[in-house]
Formats: sequence, structure tokens, C-alpha cells
Amino acid sequence: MKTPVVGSLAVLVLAGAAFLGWKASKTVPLDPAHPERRDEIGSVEGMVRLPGGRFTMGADDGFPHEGPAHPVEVAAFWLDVEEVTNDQFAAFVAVTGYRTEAERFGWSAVFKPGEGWDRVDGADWRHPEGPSSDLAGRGREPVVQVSWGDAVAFAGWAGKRLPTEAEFEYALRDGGRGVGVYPWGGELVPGKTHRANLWQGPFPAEDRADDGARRAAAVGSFAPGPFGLLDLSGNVWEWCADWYDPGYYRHGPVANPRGPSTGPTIRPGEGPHRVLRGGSFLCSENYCTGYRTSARSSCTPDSATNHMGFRCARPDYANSGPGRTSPSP
Ligand SMILES: [Ca+2]
Repeated sequence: MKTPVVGSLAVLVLAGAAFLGWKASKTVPLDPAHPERRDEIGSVEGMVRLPGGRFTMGADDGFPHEGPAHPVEVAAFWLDVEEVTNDQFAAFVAVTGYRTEAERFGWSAVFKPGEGWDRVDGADWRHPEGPSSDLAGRGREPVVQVSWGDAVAFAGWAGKRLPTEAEFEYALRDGGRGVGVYPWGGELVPGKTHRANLWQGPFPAEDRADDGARRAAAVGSFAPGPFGLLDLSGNVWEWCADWYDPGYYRHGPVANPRGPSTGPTIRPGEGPHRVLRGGSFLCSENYCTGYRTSARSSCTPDSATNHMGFRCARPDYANSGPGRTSPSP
């Protein structure tokens, strides 16, 4: 992997700089409720290792495309603790000169509170809400206005890949141990403590922002979830590797499902969609409830919005070669 030469190295170090291949020895916050898991949670370069396992994916009491609940097995893999940030994406762009799809299109989708979605000329990852916005002070916020293709490009540069939808839900469900509707349990706001950056109030009319954030918040603004993962639920929707098929759970394989070979038409005039998981700061109780463990969403892979981002995964190299105890940078 390339070693980027960029400014603001201090900022990048503070950001974890998972993808730069440095031995940052970042301490991954562990779930204080489960200290016994210390042995199985490895911490390497801003990622955590999730042991392989079997879990029940999907739900029979959610939206139709969330069912049926079915057994799935995933092999061990590594997942970024945090969503990819603006600082990290900036380092990628500085090295590669990459231009996102929104930059090439010249416009992107922006949600305007109280109004709804709008096509905004000049909206891109450097200008998340349009040309009058910028990234000043927002280095630690998740990069948004990135398409699936942009996410794949970043992941490839970083020597990683996007997580599969099954891996993402396995993480949300704490490797099969989570039984709640939410990654943190069965109550949306337990003990009046907000566990994720969501929308409080009737969407799209009013967000009270009781959780302190009206847009994507700096990563790690909320308590860690399963495996010490941050913002897996809420903040921004996260691209997964899979094509989206609302009926996939009825016929997908048990072992390491990777989605269909292509997706069906979801909306007339559009191509197939890729999967998005985790929900965002726009998810409310009266609308998408996308922060639930079984919640699914999708979008065409060239689309970008100010509530969609991603994090990366990588295979468990430790089990794929002799003498390897951690992923190689
Ligand atoms: Ca919020």
C-alpha cells in the first residue's frame, strides 16, 4: 500500500489513521459490560477482529424485506472501528487524485431539514450540503457524498474491502449474542441515554436533536457498541458490498452470503441497487427506523447523499497463512 505524503499528519494520527499502515496502537474501547471479551477482540490499526460464528439474520416482524429470519454463518473478519472520516478520505484523494462520482456529475443529493431531498449543484464530499458548505472543523465526521464506487475505490487503495451485508448484521447483533431490536438492547433510549446519532421528532418536519447532533456527528461521539464498534447504528448509512435483492433472504446461502450476482430493478428507470445498512441521523421512529439490527436499505451505486458513508472490512489474514497474527498493512 502506498504511504501518503500529506499535511496535517497530527490530525491523521489523532484520527486513528487505520488505513495508513502505521502501528498506531490505537486502543479500541471495549464494552464495559463484557470485559470477558477482551481475549477475542483484537485491535489492529483501527480495526477489530470479529470471530466467525453463526447467528440469526433478518427478522420476521420487521419490514417484508427483512425476513425471513434465517441462520447465517460468517467467517472471522476485521472491521473498521470507525466510519471512514473526512480526514482519511482527504488523505486518499491527496495521494491518488481520485475524483468522486458526485464531483464528476457536478451535483448530489442533499437533505434540507423541513423540506426534504434536493438535487444540489456543487454538492460533493468537500461540500456536503452544497457549495456554501465546507469541511472546516469536520475532519472527524464521516465522509459523505460518496457513492458505492467511491467507497470501493477507497477500500481498494487501503487494502481493504467493503463488509458484506451479513457481516454488517453479524456485527450489529454482537456475533449472535445480541437479542435486542437495537445493537445496545431492546430500548431505543435506555436510561435516557442516546446510544446513536438519530432523528428525534417527526421526520421530516422537525428534528429536536435531543442526542446533540443535527447532521453526521464526529465519529465516536456515542458509546461503543458490539465489539467496541462505533456508530455502527446511526450517524450515516454505510455501503455494503452486496447487490440488493429484497427477496434474497429466502434463497441466500447459509455460509458467508455475499448477496445476489446482481440486483433486481427496485424503481422503474433505475439500475440495481447496492445494500446500505446501519441507519443515519435522519432515521426516526415514525419513518425508516433504519438503526434497528435487521433494518435494510439500498441505493443505486452511483448515488451519493449527505447521510451515506462507509467503513471498510478485511479478511482474517491471521487464519489464512503461517505465522500471521494480524493483517499486513
Ligand atoms: Ca441526531
